[in-house]
Amino acid sequence: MNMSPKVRPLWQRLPIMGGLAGLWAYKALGLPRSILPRDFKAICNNWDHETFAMILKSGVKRAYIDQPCYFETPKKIEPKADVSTEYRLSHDQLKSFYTNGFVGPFDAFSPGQMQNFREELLAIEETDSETYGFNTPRDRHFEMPRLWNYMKTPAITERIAQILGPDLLTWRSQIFFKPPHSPSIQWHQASTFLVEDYQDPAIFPADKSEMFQLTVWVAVDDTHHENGCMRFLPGTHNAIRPIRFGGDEGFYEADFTLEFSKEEEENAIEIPVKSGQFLIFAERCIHGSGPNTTDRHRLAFNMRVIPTDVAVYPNKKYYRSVYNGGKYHLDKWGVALLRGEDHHNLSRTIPPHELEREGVATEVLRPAA
Ligand SMILES: O=C(O)CCC(=O)C(=O)O
Ligand SMILES: [Fe+2]
Repeated sequence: MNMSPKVRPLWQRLPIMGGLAGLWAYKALGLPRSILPRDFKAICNNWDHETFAMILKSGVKRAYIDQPCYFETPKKIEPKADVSTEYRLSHDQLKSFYTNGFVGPFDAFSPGQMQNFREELLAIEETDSETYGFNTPRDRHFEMPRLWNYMKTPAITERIAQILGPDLLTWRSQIFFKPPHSPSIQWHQASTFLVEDYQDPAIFPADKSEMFQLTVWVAVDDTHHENGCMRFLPGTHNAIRPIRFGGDEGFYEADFTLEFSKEEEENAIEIPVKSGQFLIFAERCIHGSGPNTTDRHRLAFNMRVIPTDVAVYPNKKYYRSVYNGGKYHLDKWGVALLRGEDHHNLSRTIPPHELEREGVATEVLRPAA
């Protein structure tokens, strides 16, 4: 089913509503899912009652942007890993992360470490991904040891460990080449990344009300208001919101407007981040970035981090992204260990020696059966 979020004419919405109502009833009655076609099975498995109710009650004009889930600031705030003093988050920093949904900037890389990196990133932008066979800014760490080594730098991983625990994996990276004179990246949020195809989430936390994934966002260029630095709506990681289909802003290929309150919008905060610094945020916190009004690219990269007990793309051969187009085959993809040990072994994994050398991995470890 194509769930590309546009407002469709009524004659198209009516049969979609009929089909979804049928699937909702099928799920509610607990009928066998194994006999369903793949797409319908995925929807039955991964859409909860709230998801069905939202899209049906709105007449296919609104839907949750991702799997609904809720987060409450923990009563007791304490680090989940013991790290050396230089990387320790203060109680106020931890509290501010749990209250706002983001924290930083922190220093990670010296000007020397950033030197030429911009040029290397711009060069890789021109080439096709060896992992996926087409041009994409995703997961270039599989073929760029310098990027991988930066991703696992202790200034980053030691801080993340205090929020997610000692054993950490990354399952995706992305380079953000924000071209000169380009529009904003509109307000968005994500929980389990069902948002990509509206059928299967990418990640499967045991408990969605936990803090189960973080985004680390590293500025390669100085970022500021003029070139579109990151901005956030503090505290909005408390809940996944609905989108209204259609709208005037664009998020890649999509066409939607995320719903949030006037008060939340008034609290928006922009965070300038200098080259070599990074931010940590919950992808569940509503965020985006303003337009780049300058004559230069605004370069940054991010990575998505999970504890080792979260499975990624279990039993999946490929995924589709409605926003970026394309079909991403997963045969050369895997999670990579950033810190600690992976005792769970839930996902395909790229071993460290494959990430340390040039060129895409030829060895991918299989998850435990
Ligand atoms: O780089 C940007 O402007 C957006 C980044 C973003 O949305 C993310 O890292 O999740
Ligand atoms: Fe994002």
